[in-house]
Amino acid sequence: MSETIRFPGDFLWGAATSAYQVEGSPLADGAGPSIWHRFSHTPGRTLRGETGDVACDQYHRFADDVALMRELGLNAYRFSISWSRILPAGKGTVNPRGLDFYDRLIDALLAHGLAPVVTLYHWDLPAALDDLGGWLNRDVAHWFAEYARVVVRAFDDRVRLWATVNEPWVVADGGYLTGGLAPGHRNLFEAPRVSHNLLRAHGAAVQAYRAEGKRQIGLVLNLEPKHPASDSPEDLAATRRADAYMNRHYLEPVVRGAYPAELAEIFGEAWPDVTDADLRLIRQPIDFLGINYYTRGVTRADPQTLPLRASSVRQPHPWYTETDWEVYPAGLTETLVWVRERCGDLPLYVTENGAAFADEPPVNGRVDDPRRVEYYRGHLAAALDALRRGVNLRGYFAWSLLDNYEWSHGYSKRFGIVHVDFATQRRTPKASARFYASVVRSRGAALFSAPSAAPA
Ligand code: IFM
Repeated sequence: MSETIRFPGDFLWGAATSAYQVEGSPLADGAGPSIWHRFSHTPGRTLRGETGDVACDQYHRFADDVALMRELGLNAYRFSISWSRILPAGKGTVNPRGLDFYDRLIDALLAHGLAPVVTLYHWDLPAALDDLGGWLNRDVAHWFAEYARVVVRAFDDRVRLWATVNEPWVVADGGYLTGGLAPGHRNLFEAPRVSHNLLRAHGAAVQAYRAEGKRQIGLVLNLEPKHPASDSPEDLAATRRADAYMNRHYLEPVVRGAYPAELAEIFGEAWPDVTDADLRLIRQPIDFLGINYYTRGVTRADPQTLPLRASSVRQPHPWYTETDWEVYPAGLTETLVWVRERCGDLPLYVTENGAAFADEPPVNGRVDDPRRVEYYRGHLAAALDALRRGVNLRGYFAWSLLDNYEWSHGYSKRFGIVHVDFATQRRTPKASARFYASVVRSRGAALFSAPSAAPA
């Protein structure tokens, strides 16, 4: 790749988090419980029973975190709003103290030159709505639009970008099919209905936004290139199914107004009837697409693994993260180019990219995390490569700013560029944070300085 290419001067450089993973104090100041509060407090659901009750205490420490991002030279922060802080019962009465928290956070960001990038839904559905069926209830689209209207009215004057839903595939697959995430259901018939309602809710929120907001709104998808494990017709067909299930399942209804044909084959009688009116609702014009990229999936036919009849094959090389994801930077370029082929010139943002590694605790105020440095070097170079190929990439957000609550893994997976000592809440920027800051400062030139030797 040419080393003379640089990221554009108006590129958004950020770090990302989500409310339940970093804020702590989930019930403070009149907030209602979310499904994650309920799930993490149910014995046996999360590692060591860990909850987000304290997390990174960003609810009280946001000013320090904002100052830290400024020190690193970032110009944007992607965070999510907790729906049940704003509407404790999910709908109806608004809690002004919930709005106050985000009001103060947004003002602090702007005062430090950071653009607020807000996700409306990052997995923490109000528990009161789950009691009404949650994502299985078609009314959820109206509830979500009502919530969107409240926060857009409060903050649109100051927010740069709005994202409706973060990773609908994970919400449906983890929450309703495999059950590792809240609300912990395992039901083949529920998962596709939930996906559909997530997309309907996205569409309804975009419609509500057009009536109220003046900035930009989009959706965040986690996309993963699927590569066949062999050229056998069975593996090729399995790879098409895996791609349809995880990637095209969400992108195609939004940009094309239709679901991929493979989904009916995958879900069989569990696949719901879909009306044209629903598809029209889902296919609202969006202003950008956020892409969360972590890894690829090398796929083989596997008749035992239902409903996909496909599974992933571990690769022989040693680059795997603590969450057992293959480190595969070229997949980021591939994904961005793949989206460009389907969405044309739509502005794209890498809204999450990062890796969990087992870091050593700080020594003399330093955390050396050479594997994460190399992870970022590879993926930022892949982002630059996508720009070189004409992708309309407008920004990049590291996942995550802080080591935080990794859902059912509790605090065991550290994704931060900043180390958090969960006993003291002390923050220590890791070597990867310094490296990322140098890439931001040099608009990419630092990617081509001598790599440090990362251990295998
Ligand atoms: O921590 C999660 C985040 O909430 C959504 N995207 C993937 C991250 C790492 O698993």
